[in-house]
Amino acid sequence: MYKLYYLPGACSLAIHALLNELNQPVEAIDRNKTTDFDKLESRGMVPVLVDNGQVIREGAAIILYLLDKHKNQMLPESGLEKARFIEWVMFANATMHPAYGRLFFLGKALDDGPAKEQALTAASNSINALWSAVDKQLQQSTFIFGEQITVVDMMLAVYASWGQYFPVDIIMSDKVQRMIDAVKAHPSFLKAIEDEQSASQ
Ligand SMILES: N[C@@H](CCC(=O)N[C@@H](CS)C(=O)NCC(=O)O)C(=O)O
Repeated sequence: MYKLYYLPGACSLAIHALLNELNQPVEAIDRNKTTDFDKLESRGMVPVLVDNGQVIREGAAIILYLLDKHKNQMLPESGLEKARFIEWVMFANATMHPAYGRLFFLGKALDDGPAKEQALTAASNSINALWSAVDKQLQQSTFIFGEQITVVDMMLAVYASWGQYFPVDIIMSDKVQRMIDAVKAHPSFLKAIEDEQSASQ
């Protein structure tokens, strides 16, 4: 059975949902409830996946590892289609996630006041430009890759929930909102949330 170290509401939730989608049993472990997490991940970051004693870090690496290992309809076998899929995994993991990361950084690093407001607004403007790119991709379909939900939609839905913690206007089109709502209603996503809630109690 896999072990997945997570934090409630963090990016690790998309990987938990992916494991459920792939019908893989997983023991979800709240990082904050462990005492020796730093032995696995010295920077204290989740997600961390443990597979048969092997530790895998970095969300994108974990996702590609799981999709390579377990039969699925998400990762194309080769060529341009595979490159397009990885492009969107990286857009989510290495572009959208860090854009939200700037909000968390500024929220902690700056004292309240006009300079902080200005910096948060600039950070949210760059997030809004990224949601516009997502909107373009969703013109013809419910999810990023047509009518089939993938881990990319799940990652984006997790990040979308982070805007509520900041006094900024994150603008998402109706199509983007519809995709996020569909992810939130998806059984493997709901199960991941429920399992994390009980594991964190
Ligand atoms: N590039 C890393 C980023 C991981 C990351 O930023 N994780 C956040 C949660 S979303 C974290 O663990 N933060 C530490 C903390 O909140 O204490 C990955 O994709 O795995």
